[in-house]
Amino acid sequence: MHLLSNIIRTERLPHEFCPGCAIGQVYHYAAKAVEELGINMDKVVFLSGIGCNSRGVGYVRFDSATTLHGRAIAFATGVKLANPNLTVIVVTGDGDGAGIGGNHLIHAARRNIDLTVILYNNRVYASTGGQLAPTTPYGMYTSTTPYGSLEEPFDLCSLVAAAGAVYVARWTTAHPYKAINSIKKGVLKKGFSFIEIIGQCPTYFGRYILKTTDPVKCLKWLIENSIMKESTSKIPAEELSNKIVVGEFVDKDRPELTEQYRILREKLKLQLV
Ligand SMILES: Cc1ncc(C[n+]2csc(CCOP(=O)(O)OP(=O)(O)O)c2C)c(N)n1
Repeated sequence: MHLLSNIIRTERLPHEFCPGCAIGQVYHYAAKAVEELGINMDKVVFLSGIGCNSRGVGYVRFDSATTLHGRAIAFATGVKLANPNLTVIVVTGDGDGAGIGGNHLIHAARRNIDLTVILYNNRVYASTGGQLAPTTPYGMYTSTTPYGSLEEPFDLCSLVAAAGAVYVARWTTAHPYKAINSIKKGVLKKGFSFIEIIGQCPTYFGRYILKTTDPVKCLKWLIENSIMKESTSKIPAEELSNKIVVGEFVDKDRPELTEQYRILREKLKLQLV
């Protein structure tokens, strides 16, 4: 029996992802976090956009929807404003959440609406054939950069932190417990939380960059190339630019949007219809 069969729709298995894909892990972390927090499953909504990453919402026993490409956060904003009592979790990808949906991402962080966004970053557009994403490392080969990318990637945690998110963390699929812990913190945090999870995509990132489709080798690479935020001062800046800096970057409080609306409505004595 699956460990999370109360949450994962095991009757839909086997899943449709490539062998060794990180997406199962990312959804497992999210489901585990919700289970450990003991939240009533009827009060949880999982939303996604389009991409390999987004297909996972069909495998969880929560109310869920795959929305339009890049628009999961816009959809989630509507859900949360309509019913602030719901726990709204968005699972998105680097192309979905930071490429086509990048504008929604920064504005949701700026508004500080109480959403938890889990962004699975495989550093390419995987579902469409391994094209360049806004997170693809400089110089990296992809199907649209055969001579290597000439673009600097986004540091998504810095971007979202600058936009005003109240909880921001980055982990990899080689840090499962830390990732689950951060999702729990993000869900409990009143405001916009962002957890980036860098995960193995053996089919593209593995094949193109690591020259392997072996998921274990990809995970080992993630361990060897990650560094805790607290240890960054110990290594030269040049070396650091090739590392994945993991840890918690923001944990603060500021007024949350739906709560401010509630207070305003009470002040104006407005009733919701
Ligand atoms: C409006 C629109 N533009 C483009 C596409 C094609 N498309 C589907 S998924 C995708 C990229 C997804 O990338 P990412 O979020 O990194 O997801 P992954 O497949 O890597 O998990 C694109 C460009 C689309 N479905 N809709």
